[in-house]
Amino acid sequence: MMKKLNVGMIGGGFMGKAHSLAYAGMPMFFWPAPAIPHRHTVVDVNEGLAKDAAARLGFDNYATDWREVVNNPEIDVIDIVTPNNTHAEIAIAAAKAGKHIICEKPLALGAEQAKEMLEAVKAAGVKHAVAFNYRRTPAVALAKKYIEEGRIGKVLSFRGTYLQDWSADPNSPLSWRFQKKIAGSGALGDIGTHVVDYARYLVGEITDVNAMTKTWIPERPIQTGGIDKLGTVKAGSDDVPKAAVDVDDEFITMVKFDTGAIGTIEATRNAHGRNNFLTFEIHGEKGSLYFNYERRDELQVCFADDPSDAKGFRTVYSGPATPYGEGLWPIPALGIGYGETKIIETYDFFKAISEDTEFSPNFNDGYQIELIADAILESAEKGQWINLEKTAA
Ligand code: NAI
Ligand code: SOE
Repeated sequence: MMKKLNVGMIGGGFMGKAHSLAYAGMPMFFWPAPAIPHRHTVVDVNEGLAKDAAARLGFDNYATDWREVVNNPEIDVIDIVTPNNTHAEIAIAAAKAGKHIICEKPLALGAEQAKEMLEAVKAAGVKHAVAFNYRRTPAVALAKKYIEEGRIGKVLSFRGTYLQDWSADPNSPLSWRFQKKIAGSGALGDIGTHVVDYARYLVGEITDVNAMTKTWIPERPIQTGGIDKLGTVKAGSDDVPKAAVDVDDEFITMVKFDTGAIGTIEATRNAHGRNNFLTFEIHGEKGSLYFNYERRDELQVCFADDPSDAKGFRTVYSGPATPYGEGLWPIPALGIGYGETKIIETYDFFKAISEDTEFSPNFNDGYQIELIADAILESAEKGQWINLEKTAA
């Protein structure tokens, strides 16, 4: 009989849906599955939402207090898909209870909190993952493969962006994503950290940053509690009380890598016309790579030794011959979606648990990314380069 792992999922919003889809879908794509995810209990502070989530997302039980679930001996894996300010307390309690943990990004409100989380999972000896799922887009894993095989030679530079427009409207409400005490930071923690994950995954450790931040919309109509509707529900009238936004709407940073490469990383949620414009362009001594998540089946490649009358970017579509192709769709360009990135993430995490190996990105990566995010904010405030003292795992 195939091993089953009981999942307790904390949070029944956007990511609750994405992770549940992955638990259901993973064995359908990757068979034999490393272990079968069993949707045991979903928790949400909102009881109505918890009850609906159990029915809709396929969980046997629902609860409103995560503590009950974290301490339930039947649970093997705790999945944290709640707003950022709750991650540390839940993860530390789950580690103490001996549960394996997958936690949504950003890992914490800052590096200090992330370090405590890392220490807790290390002390407990449990498996830990941070859900930077975009690196599991097959075309991105293909870029990694090319770089590791030396196909573009030594990497010289990385240019990464994450551009969205869902909050460009000043009437897009002040949800938890605009409150420092809940989110930690703005575009930086919410979307910029995905680009930092790409940069570290594909190039190397970031050692220095020099950044600018901007808050374009200083106040927004208040949203009290509930799921963040990501700008789809606007405040209805000018009478809705407003409150200050105390996080960044946009940042741009220059970066230096420990490999000697240089680069830029930027993110904004105020870029009209951009939706999930998560991109990188990497130049190496022997070629270049370009990826845009809005066209996520495609990796654009250019090799320096192509004949000069045919040299230029061409498109390689991910499919059966590219990473994760064994489990996905049988023809290139049939379409990789957000769901597939979460399915692959679940597959790799359950494999790490079953085979007793390390998952990456894990809490150490989450901690390093928090150090970089903190340094970006410090750099923007001081208007100077910040050197990151590399912290040993
Ligand atoms: P959401 O606003 O859609 O849902 C959050 C849910 O958590 C709500 O239903 C809320 O009632 C519940 N909740 C809040 N505090 C709780 C507590 N103490 N116990 C139990 N439930 C609680 O938020 P969303 O978009 O799902 O974000 C959750 C996390 O996932 C965040 O850390 C976010 O940064 C991350 N995220 C990651 C994405 C990715 O691509 N990897 C995409 C979207 C979000
Ligand atoms: C909103 O900006 C958001 O949902 C982020 O929280 C996610 O991390 C990103 O992947 C999609 O956009």
